[in-house]
Amino acid sequence: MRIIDARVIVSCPGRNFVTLKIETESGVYGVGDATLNGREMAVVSYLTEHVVPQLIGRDASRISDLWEYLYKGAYWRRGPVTMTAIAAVDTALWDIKGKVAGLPVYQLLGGRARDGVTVYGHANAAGFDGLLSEISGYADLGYRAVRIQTGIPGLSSTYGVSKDRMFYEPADAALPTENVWSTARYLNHIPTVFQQVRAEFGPDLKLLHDVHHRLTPIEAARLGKSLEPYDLTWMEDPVPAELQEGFRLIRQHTTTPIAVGEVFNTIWDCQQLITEQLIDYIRATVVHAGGITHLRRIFDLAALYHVRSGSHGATDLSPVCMAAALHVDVSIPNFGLQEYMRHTPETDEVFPHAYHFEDGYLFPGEEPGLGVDIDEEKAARYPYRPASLPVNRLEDGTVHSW
Ligand code: GCO
Ligand code: MG
Repeated sequence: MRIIDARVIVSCPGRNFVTLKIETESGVYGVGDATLNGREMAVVSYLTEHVVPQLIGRDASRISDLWEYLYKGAYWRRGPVTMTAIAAVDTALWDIKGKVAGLPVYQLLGGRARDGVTVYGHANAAGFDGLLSEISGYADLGYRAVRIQTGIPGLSSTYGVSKDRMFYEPADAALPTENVWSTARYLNHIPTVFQQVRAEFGPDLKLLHDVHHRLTPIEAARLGKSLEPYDLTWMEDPVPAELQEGFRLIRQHTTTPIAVGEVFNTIWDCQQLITEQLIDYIRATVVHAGGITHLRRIFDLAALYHVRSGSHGATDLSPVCMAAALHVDVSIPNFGLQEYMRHTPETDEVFPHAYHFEDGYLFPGEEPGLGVDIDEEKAARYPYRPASLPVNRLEDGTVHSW
């Protein structure tokens, strides 16, 4: 089954998405997400200039071979642009394989290991009252797990607190806006928030928090310790993870579980974190970590070391990525949690999909392949708009992790 065409579709139904569509001689086609937030056009160029010409004429059924061909063949290994491009090809080929087999992709991955995929939503608000009503809103929708982000007194803006409630969107300007950060103010404030939230919602609701790489290991250790009484499901991205051994220090001081991985591209980014059992959840994704093929390799390694999956699922990962993630989530033994930020109605219209939310779970649906498509006519109504993620500075002007 030869590949006869592959094209890259860029659309902005509220935010930018890059989609690869691969067509075969039999008429069966597949889709893959290739969105890299704020750097979309780099992946578009990598795909159109370098990958698409190499795909034409190849056998679409040889997923592993094509993965190795693109990874080893490029010579220049890893990196977000390369691995997002490879992910898009890999995802589209799994979609094709499922359609050809007449089976949802999760059946090809071993079948269901659970009934539904537990997801968490994002409650975020500048102040405490707003936060409580956001959390209640998610609980009313049936969510069993909620990530909590809030404003910090004395800071004019904070990561995770958006203008639009349900549809959190940080890439909000053509050129980066700037945020101001104070670790001291943050560390003093956050435990008081979790104390009140736990008191209000009781022990059953799973609570999560995203630190967004802003602390040093010893600061993260202090935060983890101070949050222990409030029983967090995880503390996410406590420090930048380039220095994997840095997590040892956090681990030595706190039993608050640790999640990391949304910016990881390959198994090498988390090899030490996993094998030394320095984390509890690995949050790599289909779209940024080399597709279904490579993400499964990461999750299989993690399973040996008591590490569970917790895939990134922010709004900048398209419904194509979400569909692919759900087929993986439902079939692996060591699934933990799946992030699920809802897409806007415009996005859902451009990407019709079979997955659905019910009672706190997502279900991948039973359509052959991934069960997601792109409506190219509708996609064409929303042209690309440059959008960047913000930059973060300390109060003295020093650039800090965002
Ligand atoms: C998350 C993430 C997002 C990212 C965004 C960047 O946990 O969902 O941290 O909010 O900031 O996906 O593109
Ligand atoms: Mg995050």
